Amino acid sequence: MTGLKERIATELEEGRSRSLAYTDADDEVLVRQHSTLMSPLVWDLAHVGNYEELWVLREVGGLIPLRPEIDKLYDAFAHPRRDRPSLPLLGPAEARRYIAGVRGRVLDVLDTVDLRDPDPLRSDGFVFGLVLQHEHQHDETMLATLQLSRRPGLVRDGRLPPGRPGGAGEVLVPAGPFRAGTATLPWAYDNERPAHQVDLPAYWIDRFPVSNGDYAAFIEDGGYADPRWWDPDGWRWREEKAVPAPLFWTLEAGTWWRTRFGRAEPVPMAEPVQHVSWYEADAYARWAGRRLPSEAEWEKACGWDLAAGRARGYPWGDAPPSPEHANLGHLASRPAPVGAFPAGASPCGAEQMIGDVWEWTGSWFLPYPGFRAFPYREYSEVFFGETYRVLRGGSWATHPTAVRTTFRNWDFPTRRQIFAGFRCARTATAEEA
Ligand code: AVJ
Ligand code: FE
Repeated sequence: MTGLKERIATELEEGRSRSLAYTDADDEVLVRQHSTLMSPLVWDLAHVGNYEELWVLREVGGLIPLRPEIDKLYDAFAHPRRDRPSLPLLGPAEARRYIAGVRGRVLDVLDTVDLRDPDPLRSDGFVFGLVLQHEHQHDETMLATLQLSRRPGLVRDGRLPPGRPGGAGEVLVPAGPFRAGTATLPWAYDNERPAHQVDLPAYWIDRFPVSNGDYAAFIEDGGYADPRWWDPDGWRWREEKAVPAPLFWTLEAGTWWRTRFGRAEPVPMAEPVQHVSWYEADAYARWAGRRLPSEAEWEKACGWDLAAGRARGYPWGDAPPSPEHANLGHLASRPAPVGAFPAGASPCGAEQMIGDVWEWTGSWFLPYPGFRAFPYREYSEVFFGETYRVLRGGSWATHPTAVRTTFRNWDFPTRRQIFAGFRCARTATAEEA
């Protein structure tokens, strides 16, 4: 168990150094609301500490509250994002002090807790997996806030492998049952459970995510002016907001430019498209004569090893992600070009399923059969229904521990500030199958 405790301590530290790097800015930048879609950065910072306090210190450690009067301020359900800047939040220095105080005590609890205790919060360190994945997820949210702020200075220029142009196309996934979700991953969320069998007809799925070049062809073909391609709600949204292109794109003298963390640059055509809403992804797919994959289709293409009759934790196997498999963890502030990760291919031959861009699927966020909320209803259960669409696979900004074959993310179909793109699919014809 020492190995697990060390891993937890290392990962807590990784998440925290990212949170602190993203909030290493003048107070004014941290307390300002850069977009009504997002919290002020100083809210995210204290919220991750408060979440740690609630789950590790109070629930598991049995400690008395450090600052009970602030709980309500950092309860995501008590105040919608747009209202958060007007709350009496902790200031940046106070927030840093508070979360450091919590963290010190969290490490004390980690030291003394028995990770073999059958209690479901303690067993295999579940509660630590919960808080560290939570911080990783908020780190990605903070990065989206920073991108929206158009404030220069956060670009990481880590090297990414080159793409493989011309290797596009689709791969066939034969008909048959596969095992979706997980029964065994100790840090999986409630919404990934239980494991269950899903039987799918044969389908084709893109080998790569849709690229900026592919997407530009849709725009240039008049895709944003043609309601035939759009879901009726999507068309209403497009008209009302007068959406002409992905978020952060502009057309200048016939060239597409984008702004990335405050820098303007020509849109790299070989990169997966990002900052598109579900409605845009859905319209592109219809224009291309295709559709979005269901989340079951996405998951089967990502992890199902037909020959072995088992699901892989990642496309390439069960080894944790490394930089030759996938672009994760904010090594660079961008997706890698399509074809950059042949070693990350899934059993059916799909690539870049993990990392680069979250991928919109055609599915609503719904519970799996036999779902049970754990450890609290507000993580997943209250979001189930025909309101949110499921995204899969993580982005370049996602920490490797906060994504896997079974991981489910969700958002409103209008949202574009997240690092999301998509790939297309289609049902195979009888001859093809
Ligand atoms: C799973 C990314 C949709 O950010 O709203 C953070 C994760 N839950 N705090 C979100 C989450 C509670 C959640 N998403
Ligand atoms: Fe949260």
